Amino acid sequence: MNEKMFCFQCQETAGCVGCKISGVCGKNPLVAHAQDLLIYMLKGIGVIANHKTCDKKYCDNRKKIHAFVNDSLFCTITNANFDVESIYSRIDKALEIRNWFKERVLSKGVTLPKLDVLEWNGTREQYDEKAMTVGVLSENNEDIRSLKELNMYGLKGMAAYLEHASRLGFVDGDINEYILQTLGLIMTCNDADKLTASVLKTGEMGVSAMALLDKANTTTYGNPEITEVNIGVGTRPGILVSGHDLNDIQQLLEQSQDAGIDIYTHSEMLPTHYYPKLKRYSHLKGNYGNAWWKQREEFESFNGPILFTTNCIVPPTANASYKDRVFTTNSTGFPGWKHIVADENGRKDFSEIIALAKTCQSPKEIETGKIVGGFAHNQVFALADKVVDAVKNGAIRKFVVMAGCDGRMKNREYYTEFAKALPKDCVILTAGCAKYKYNKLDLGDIGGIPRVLDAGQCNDSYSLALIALKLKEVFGLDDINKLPVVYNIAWYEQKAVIVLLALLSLGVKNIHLGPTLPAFLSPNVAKVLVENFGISGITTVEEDLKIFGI
Ligand code: SF4
Ligand code: SF3
Repeated sequence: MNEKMFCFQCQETAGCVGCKISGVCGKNPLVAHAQDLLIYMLKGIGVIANHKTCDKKYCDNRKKIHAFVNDSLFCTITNANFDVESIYSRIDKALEIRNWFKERVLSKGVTLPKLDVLEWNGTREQYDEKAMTVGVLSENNEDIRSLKELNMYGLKGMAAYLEHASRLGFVDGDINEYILQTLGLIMTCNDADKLTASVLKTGEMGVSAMALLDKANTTTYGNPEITEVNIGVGTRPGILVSGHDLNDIQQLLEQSQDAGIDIYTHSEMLPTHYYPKLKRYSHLKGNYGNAWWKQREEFESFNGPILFTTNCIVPPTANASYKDRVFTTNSTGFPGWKHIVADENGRKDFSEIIALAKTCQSPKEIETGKIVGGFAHNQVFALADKVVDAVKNGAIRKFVVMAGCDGRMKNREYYTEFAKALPKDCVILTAGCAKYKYNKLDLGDIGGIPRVLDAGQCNDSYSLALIALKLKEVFGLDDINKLPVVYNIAWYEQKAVIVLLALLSLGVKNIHLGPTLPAFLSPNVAKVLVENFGISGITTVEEDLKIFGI
């Protein structure tokens, strides 16, 4: 195996340049190469699936291919999958799909262009070597590379949201086709203008993808409502569910109802408690711990099994006691951890996790009390009169959108300090795991409206955009940027990239992005984002408060 790698897709990338020896996230070169090759093969599928002779109607399998592509993109998201075997099996499948498409196109008597991405057929023994030639750095022009990777990370985030929606039966063929087209475009186009236009289009499609997931979640589980969530523990053993997938936790809740155990949420699963059809399970006991990066200590003290439905996994230390009680499902994977697969109807058998939980001790209490959330668009619209009055009479001066991701780097303490320093007439709108930097502070309320309004998961940033659009309508403004709303967003992985592109496509300007700007933005691409959208990094709390006019 070649020891070198290159990955710069997340905020923690080494030295704000790129991980070259191993990932700060724990990804080793073998896994990094496997992900590079998988992405390359997905681009190949994109190229062939959009060949002009490829009649989309002949293809009964196209829906399955969409699902495969989305799952494969998802498994390359930061902290989703560290299991080289599971990534290799996706490469096997990708080669099979590409060749299947090729056969159909060639059967029409056309000659395909001589492209390596359409021709390469290696064996598993050759995967690692091949990957070295097709990774991020295989594109020499740094601006083209930057535009391609920005687009690719947007697609990865979008694919994640589409996968959640599809598990609830909500699928949009047009968005899925867009992903295939864009994968092909990223492979074959080297025109900066076309690539820039494609990045902006990806943002637009990101809005549609988040709208689809919102519809899937709210149709299936009801609209999130204001909810107090217990952060303490009960006396029974429990299962801790991490990640983002509501369908998984619903199935687990259903199967464990009479098992004498409790179900707890971790990190981005917290919003489970806000949905009427999920919170009605009496053994959905509470939220245990904090954001993903605290898992090493929190999984130790939890004592029971843990289920990862999606990212973010932190590889355990060699002597972690919880190693034998972690399970993965969907696009996630980790060597040695048991992976749970759905049957053809999407049903999963969680009996092994439930049985294991019964043999475990109850969780150790690490905190007590409650946190409040459930302020997604429907709930906020219900409070619209109150909110509008508070703005009109000056009780609320500014809304500060602080959505996005949390992370382990010390410089993220900025967000806690920023939340603390906000004057008492400012309200934080949040979504994603970024909230853990301030959702346990006692920031009080404004006339009964809490000063931290949590809409839900990172994908529920869509709710925050809807709330802004609603306020624009109520105040009769012609521009979303005239609202008393400012954006101080924290990013970490690629779902935050699609959220950012989606906000840009909705016309939101002057977003502050931190704690550092993406390493994959070349100086020229960063300049375009600054000039056209006013994007900037963060500075100090004091300075940024001034810049925001707070
Ligand atoms: Fe580095 Fe982030 Fe890539 Fe992991 S995902 S290898 S931390 S850039
Ligand atoms: Fe968090 Fe990984 Fe991004 Fe879903 S769980 S917001 S970091």
